[in-house]
Amino acid sequence: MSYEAILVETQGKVGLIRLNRPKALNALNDQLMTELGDALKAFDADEAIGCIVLTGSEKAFAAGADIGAMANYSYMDAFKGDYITRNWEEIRRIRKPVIAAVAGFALGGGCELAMMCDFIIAADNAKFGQPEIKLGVIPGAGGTQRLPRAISKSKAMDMCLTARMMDAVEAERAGLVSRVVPLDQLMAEALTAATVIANMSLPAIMMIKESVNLAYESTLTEGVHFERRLFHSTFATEDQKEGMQAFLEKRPAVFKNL
Ligand code: CO8
Repeated sequence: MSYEAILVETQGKVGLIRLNRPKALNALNDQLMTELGDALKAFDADEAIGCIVLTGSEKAFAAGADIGAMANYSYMDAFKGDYITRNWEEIRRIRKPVIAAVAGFALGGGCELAMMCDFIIAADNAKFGQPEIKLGVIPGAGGTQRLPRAISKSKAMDMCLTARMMDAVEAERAGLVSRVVPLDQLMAEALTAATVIANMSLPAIMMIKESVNLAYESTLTEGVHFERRLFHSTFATEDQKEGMQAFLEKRPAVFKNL
């Protein structure tokens, strides 16, 4: 498949997607979001791929939804046509892990897109923000919902109401990102983490993703019950036999994703 607004490649078992609208700091327009959804679905369906990395440029992961594209929308364009939002949900349907490797600006929809990924590795120049209020609008792809869950109500209110940016150090301290690394090591770090994951058992990978995500949607009792049932089901996999046998034989496990 050929794309214009993204670059797609594979590195071993890792699918790498790079947002590629450099002149607009990777502003997220309809074409880019459609291509991103298609690329994510293609990697999800590809049995050779175990993990996906989503990144931007050194200057910007993404500076938000494309302001020029939506500036003249009417309410009916936004609501009835659903032009802005219709292709933003694809990433949530992806069953393999998606790591966001964020350098530079991750603002507005860019910050929301990073938060839709399973975890964020940030370069030391990363800047996160929800500046929509400066445009007279509010976050529209989960900013007011995922940010408080990720970093507390107080910090989320602060960021959404003042539009201030949070740097990588503060983002790690607040729990928004899992690791911060020097800019020149960002891709190596993200690809290494993705390769570690991709060499695990794919059924276990997918179950963990589903179970951790359920923590946001369920009570503790329901979530623990769901986790227990998935845990039991791993004993039906060949990979459980291989993983435990390999430990007992003091050798690395070789998973078949079965
Ligand atoms: N949309 C369109 N173009 C953009 C955007 C954007 N979000 N951000 C930057 N650009 C363009 C600029 O217009 C400029 O283009 P040109 O060279 O043709 O003038 C180019 O990128 C470079 O930008 P700057 O010259 O401004 O670069 P600076 O380094 O001076 O500043 C900033 C970088 C601080 C990132 C600045 O560009 C900025 O503030 N950008 C806007 C950030 C913003 O407000 N983002 C939120 C957008 S609204 C949103 O995301 C709502 C999401 C709703 C999702 C709903 C779907 C579910």
